[in-house]
Amino acid sequence: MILMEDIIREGHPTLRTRAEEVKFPLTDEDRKLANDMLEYLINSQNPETAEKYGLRPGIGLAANQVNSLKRMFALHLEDDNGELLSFVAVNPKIVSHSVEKTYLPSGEGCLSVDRQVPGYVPRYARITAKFFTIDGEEKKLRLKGLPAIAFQHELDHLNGVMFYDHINQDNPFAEVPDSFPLNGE
Ligand code: N9Y
Ligand code: NI
Repeated sequence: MILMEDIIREGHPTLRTRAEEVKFPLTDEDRKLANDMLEYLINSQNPETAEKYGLRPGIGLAANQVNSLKRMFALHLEDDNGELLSFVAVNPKIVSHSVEKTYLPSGEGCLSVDRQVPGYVPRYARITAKFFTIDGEEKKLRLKGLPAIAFQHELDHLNGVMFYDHINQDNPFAEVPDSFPLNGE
């Protein structure tokens, strides 16, 4: 199972490297990685398991974070209708997005960043995403709210981008044009 010691931190070059497309069918190793990443999120959100293994809770995890350059990430969270969104996205992309942006008013964090980085991280408010499942099935999803933010945070990892790259350097809490704060966090 994936533990905190397996998650690489800021300064590791893999976090700044673009991950490579995954070929289908997935190898046994790719499949194990995909399943392990989703399992980490589930374990980390279970208070007993998180405590037992010292896991920091996460709603998303990208392969770069476990030092693998495969274009895949896991998400495990509820959308604003309380529906569970739990999947591994392979070779994900955003095919369209709103002009309108959103941001978490308390900013973002990252399992690979052991410090608080204050500031708004502008994200598209709504996205249409395409990706492949572990079994090679193509999916098209419309996301908004926290799932849309999380999808963009994870896709950034696959491109070697960190959340704080998007923070306004002069004024971290400067008003973001054409945006609204996402509440509920
Ligand atoms: C794990 C991150 C991904 C999220 C950061 C912002 C959107 C996606 C993660 C650090 C510790 C807390 C946790 C988190 C959360 C947020 C809102 C509502 C409920 C993947 N990561 N976290 N970041 N939890 N829970 O770095 O899940 O933000 O790349
Ligand atoms: Ni992250």
